[in-house]
Amino acid sequence: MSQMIATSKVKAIIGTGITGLSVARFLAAQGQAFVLMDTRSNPPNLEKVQHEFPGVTIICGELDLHTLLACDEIIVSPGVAIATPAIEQAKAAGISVVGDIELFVRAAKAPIVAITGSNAKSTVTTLVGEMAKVAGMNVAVGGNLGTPALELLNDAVELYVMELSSFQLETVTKLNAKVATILNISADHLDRYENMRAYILAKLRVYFGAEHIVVNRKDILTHPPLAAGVKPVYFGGNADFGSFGLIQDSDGEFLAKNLTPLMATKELKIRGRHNVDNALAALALGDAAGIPMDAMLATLKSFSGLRHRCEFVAEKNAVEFYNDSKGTNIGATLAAIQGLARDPQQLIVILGGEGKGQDFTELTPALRSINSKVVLIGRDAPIIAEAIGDAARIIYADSMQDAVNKAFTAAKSGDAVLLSPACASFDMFKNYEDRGEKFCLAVQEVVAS
Ligand code: UMA
Ligand code: ADP
Repeated sequence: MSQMIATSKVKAIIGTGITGLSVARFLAAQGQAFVLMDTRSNPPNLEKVQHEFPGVTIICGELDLHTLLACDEIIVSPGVAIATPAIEQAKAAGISVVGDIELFVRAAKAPIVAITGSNAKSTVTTLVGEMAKVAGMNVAVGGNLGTPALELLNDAVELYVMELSSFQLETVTKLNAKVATILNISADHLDRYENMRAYILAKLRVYFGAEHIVVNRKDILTHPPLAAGVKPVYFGGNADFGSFGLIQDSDGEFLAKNLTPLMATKELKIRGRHNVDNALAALALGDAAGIPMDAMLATLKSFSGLRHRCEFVAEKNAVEFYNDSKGTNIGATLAAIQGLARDPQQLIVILGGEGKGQDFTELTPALRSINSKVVLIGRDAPIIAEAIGDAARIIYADSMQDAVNKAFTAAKSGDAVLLSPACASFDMFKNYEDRGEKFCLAVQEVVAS
C-alpha cells in the first residue's frame, strides 16, 4: 500500500456497486479524497456510502465530464465500459483511467494467480484456492468470483487467486501475475464489445508482465502473442513435455504432468469431460504457483464442484437431473452437453432466456449428435427455436416447473435432464442462482410426485 501516496487531488470512483464501495474504503484508508459517480439515477449502496463517508460528493446520472477533468485519476467499476464517451474524453485529456484491479496490483505484496476465460473461471479459481488451502497456505480468493480484489488485501496473505473478467482486465495496465491463464474463449458479452477481437484483446491483458503463462492446448485463442516472451505451459489434450494432459494405458486414463501419470481421471469428484480440462488447468496453475502436488491431487479427489455448474440434483425412475444454470452462453452449454453426454443416454436440455444476440445455430451439431430433445423457456425461445430447426425435438414451457415436468415426461429410463440455458436469466429470474434454485425446487416436486 506504500505506493499509494496521498495527494491533494481528488479521485473519481465510477460505480457505487460492491467494487466502487471497496475502492472508496481503500482510498479513505489512504486519506485520499474522492468523489463517487454512478450513471444510474438510483444506484445501490447510497445509504451505506453516505453513512460510511459523510460529506463525500455523490453524483448520480449521466457522467459529468467537467468533474472527471478535475480529477487526477478515474477508477471505473467493471460494469461501466471504458469506451463510455465521457471516460474516453477524460482519458484523451491525459487523466489516468484504471480499475480496482490496478489499485490491487499496486498494493498486493504476495504473488497473484490470475484466471480469466469465457467459461470455467469460477470453477478453476475455486479449485486453485482450495489446493492452496489444503497445502496450508494463507490464500485469498476472489475478484469476479465475488469478493472485490481490494477487500482481499492483507499483508499476511501468501497467495492471491483471482478470477478476472474481461471487464476488469480492460483497465489493467500491467498485472505482473506470478501465473496467468485464459482458460478458453467463446463468444460472450458482445453487447458490450464491438466485436470478438475487442473482447479477446481485453482478455489478453491478463498476460501483461506474467512470470508464467498457462494456455489451453485445444484453444489457440488463449495463446499469448509471441511478444509476451514467456514459454507457455499447456493444459488439455494428450500429455506431452511442457504440459498437463491425459495419458491412456491398460489401467485407464490418467491426468499427467509431462509424461508422468498423477491420478486416474475416474478419481476426480467433479463430473463431465469439461471438468477434466478444468482439473488439468488447475494443476498447471497451482504447479507454477508453487503449490505442492500432493495437496493438489488430494483436492481434486474431494472437490465436487460449485453449485449451478453441472450439479447433480436428483434421480427419479433412472432419469438424472443436472443443474447447469451458470451455463449462460453457447460455449458453456456446449461444454455441458458434451461433458455430460453418455451414449446411448439421451439428454433433454432446458434452454432459453435472454440470448444476448448469440448465434444459436452453433448449438445444432451438438444437439443433433446426441439426438437430444430441447425444452425452451424465456424471452428468446422463438429465436432459439428458429436457429435449432429440426436438429432436436422442441417442446415449449412457460415456467421452470412446466419445463421440468415436460422434460421428465419426455425422458425415458437412463436419460438425463440438463438445465444449461445458454442465456442470461433476467427475463424470468433474479439471476442465475435464482434460476438454478427454481430448477432444483421443480425437480424436488417431480421427485416427490
Ligand atoms: N452500473 C451502471 N452504472 C454505473 C455503475 C454500474 O449502470 O455507474 C451497472 C452495470 O452496468 C452493471 C451493474 O451496475 O450492470 C453492476 O456493475 P458494477 O461494476 O457496480 O458491479 P459490482 O457490483 O461492483 O460487481 C462487480 C462485477 N460485476 C460486473 O462486472 C457487472 C461482479 O461480477 C464481481 O463479482 C464484483 O465486481 C467483484 O469483483 C459479476 C458479473 O456478472 C458476478 N461479472 C460478469 C460475468 O461474470 O460474466 C463479468
Ligand atoms: P465462469 O466463472 O467463467 O462463468 P464457471 O466455473 O462458473 O465459469 O462455469 C460456468 C459454466 O461454464 C458451467 O456451468 C459450464 O456450463 C461451463 N464450463 C465449465 N467448464 C468449462 C470448460 N472447461 N469449457 C467450457 N465451458 C465450461
